Amino acid sequence: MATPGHTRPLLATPGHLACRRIGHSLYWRHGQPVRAGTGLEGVEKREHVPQGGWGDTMADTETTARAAAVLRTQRIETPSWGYGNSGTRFKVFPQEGVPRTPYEKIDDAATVHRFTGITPTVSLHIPWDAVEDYGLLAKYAVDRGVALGVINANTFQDDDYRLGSVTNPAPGVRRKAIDHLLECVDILDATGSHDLKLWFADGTNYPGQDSIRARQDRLAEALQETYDRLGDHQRLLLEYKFFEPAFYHTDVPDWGTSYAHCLQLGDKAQVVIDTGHHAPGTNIEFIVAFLLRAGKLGAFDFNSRFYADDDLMVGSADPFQLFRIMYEIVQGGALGPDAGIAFMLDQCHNIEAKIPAVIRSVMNVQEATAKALMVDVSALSAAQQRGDVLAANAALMDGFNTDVRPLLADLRADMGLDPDPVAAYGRSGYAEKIRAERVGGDAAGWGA
Ligand code: PSV
Ligand code: MN
Repeated sequence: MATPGHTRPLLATPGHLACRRIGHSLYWRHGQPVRAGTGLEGVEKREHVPQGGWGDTMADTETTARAAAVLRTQRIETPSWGYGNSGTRFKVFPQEGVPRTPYEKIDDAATVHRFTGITPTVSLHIPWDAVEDYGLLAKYAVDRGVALGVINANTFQDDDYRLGSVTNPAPGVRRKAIDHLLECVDILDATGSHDLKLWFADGTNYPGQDSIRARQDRLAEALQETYDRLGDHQRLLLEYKFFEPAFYHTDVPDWGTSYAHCLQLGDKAQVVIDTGHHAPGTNIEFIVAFLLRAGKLGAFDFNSRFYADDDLMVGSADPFQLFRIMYEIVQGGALGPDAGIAFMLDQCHNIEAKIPAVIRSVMNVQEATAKALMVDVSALSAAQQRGDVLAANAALMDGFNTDVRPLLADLRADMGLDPDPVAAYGRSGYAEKIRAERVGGDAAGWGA
């Protein structure tokens, strides 16, 4: 098992990886299988494989090698609350071994990173993860091979917020909510994190309940005061959601509202796309493309939904949608850490084991990204230029239909990881260990 940071340097040349290992794998190009296999079965024979000998063409080999090099740099942040108990408003089914403290959540996040190799940060939610000394918590994380990431503010679980937080008609409640946001910036300072993520449960349930326009003014004021408190290297990330818990109107319902507020605030304000926060059928990849072009895409909260904000494992409900999103990210040059997009999970594992569910989610994002990287962009762009609708669509679908699991298994082996992280976690004994150790105390969960 690898430890965080235990990765080998990038392979010398793109062709090296592609020809040496990936050549045995099953890839589809232009509707034809290129080579069948598991991708690992040929490890013994790989020294005998000639450069370029396994791919359909050298271009395929290069695409594969480039994909592997990019995938190695991918980073996904896991949420502290994804390790705690959660449920619906009907029932929370508690699980054994669930963390009782932010420290134990970090232990679980570090464990996920040990098996995935690409999840070196964990987001916190305040006050769920409130501690006396955030500097100590940050050090605890680093000692375990991870770092603290985005700080999520929480102005949705206090009795005072019945009519809203920063948009509440009562100035005293607004003050309290803004003070919490400012406290979260203090936490950024203490942890060394860069990003403050804001989601407001604010809205109304009935027409006429409050002035929609006045609430926009109050929202803008609160955002401005928070923005003004940010350091040069810090960002305000504004998330939107079109419903829940408010049912008539929400104060930040959509990307356009978030974008308009961020634009008014300035460069350090960007939009968060939570993939579960749209009406059914919304074209999320359009939003990605638009915000990227405008330099206003700051982060993702990844999860899957069938009906509402289901918070299921990302990629489980609609892998094709995830592929289309990642394709826009790849085409927008926004995948690498330098692009400054925080790729986070925001999920609740209500009935499934939490740690393997997080690992599976990370793998799903990796698979969608790998497929996006396998799109033959020159064929696609040529088809687009000549207006060949069918060929363009086929070029994109070829990417989606590529079986990238062997590529990723090979990549993990190259990174010193187990090719099958979920199985490796299962064998590791960690689940049994936390079940035995985490007895007594209050399991973390909603409100904890
Ligand atoms: C709201 O539904 C949300 O997506 C926000 O990101 C919250 O911080 C998070 O869920 C809480 O799970
Ligand atoms: Mn979210």
